[in-house]
Amino acid sequence: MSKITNVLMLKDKSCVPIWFMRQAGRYLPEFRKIRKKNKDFIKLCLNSNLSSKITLQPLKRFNLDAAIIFSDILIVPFFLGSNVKFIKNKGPILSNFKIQKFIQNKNKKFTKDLKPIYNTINKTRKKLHKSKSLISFVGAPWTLIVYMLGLKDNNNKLNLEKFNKNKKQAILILNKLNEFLCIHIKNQIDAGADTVQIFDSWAGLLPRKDLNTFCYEPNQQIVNFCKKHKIPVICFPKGIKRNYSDFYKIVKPNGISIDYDINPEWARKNLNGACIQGGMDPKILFQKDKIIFSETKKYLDVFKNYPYIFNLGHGLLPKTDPNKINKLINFIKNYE
Ligand code: 1CP
Repeated sequence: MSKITNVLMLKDKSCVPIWFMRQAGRYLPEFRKIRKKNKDFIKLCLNSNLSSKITLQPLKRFNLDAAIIFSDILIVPFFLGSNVKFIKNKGPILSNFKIQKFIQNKNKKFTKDLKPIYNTINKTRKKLHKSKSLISFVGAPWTLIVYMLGLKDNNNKLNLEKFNKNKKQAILILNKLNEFLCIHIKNQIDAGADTVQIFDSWAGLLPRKDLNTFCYEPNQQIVNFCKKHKIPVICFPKGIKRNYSDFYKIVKPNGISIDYDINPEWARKNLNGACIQGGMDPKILFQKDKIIFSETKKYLDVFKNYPYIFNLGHGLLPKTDPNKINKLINFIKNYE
């Protein structure tokens, strides 16, 4: 078993494995070099040789305990019929959502279309030491719906009017989306991934009264599917503040990734029983070493003798200096 799955399944409390959300990507010059020659982002995700190479790039540089497969949460809506465009410095734009077309999607075609991603996983697993985890992921239904129906404005706030107008349709989409997310998870595990992370990056946009329908329930359905198939699962319901404790009570994933708004001491008390992951603000990596180490120490001390996976409170930012990551990892590996 890999170090991460051991900690996730609560079989080891003494080691702190490390990986980073967005570890394969824009802050790495070797990624940018490949990206420059491959302008079409989706095509790049579907190029198994290059995607596998990008997945392994951070492991060549750093002493990490996991690789996360290079792909994107929006690949699933893309193959379910949405147009997806990645616009530089603006983020992804989805269009052309048609409910009639959407509900007619079939497993067989979906699995065939996503085959290149499963090939990437297969290739990568063969090159990865058995102590290292290979993490697969999906976007949670709510976060995907935010993109599919264009529910947030340019300031990353929920467009409440549009949300209320589209609520019925959104509920209809949820179930069908969950069906395909479970298929995608199972296919990724069958291809050689050992863990799955569910990114609910926009959970924090939801009004409290809608958390149950759009966040807890769909995450719970996916987690139940994972448990049935014995797949270790980590949830990341970013931005829901103290509702993290309700989330944990209801959804019960093996691991729960905390964001930088969550006080680690509060998490240890209120999420007790789960393996906890992450927390530190990615912006800390722009600070001097001394500050980086003292912040890191905070998390390591709070989670001493508790199943904890080191990660950040969100993905690595594009301007992060890779040397800082190296120093951070060395600090953690040498910390007693
Ligand atoms: O322009 C480019 O070079 C593309 C930038 C890029 C990259 C490197 C995008 C577009 N996606 C990715 C890869 C990616 N996306 C991974 C790869 C593995 C890794 O973590 O190293 C993963 C896990 C994702 C997941 C993802 N995509 C999320 C969930 C995590 C999060 O950051 O909240 C979300 C919300 C997306 C949507 C998305 N895709 C890309 C962008 C620019 C965005 C918007 C969000 C953002 O800016 O981070």
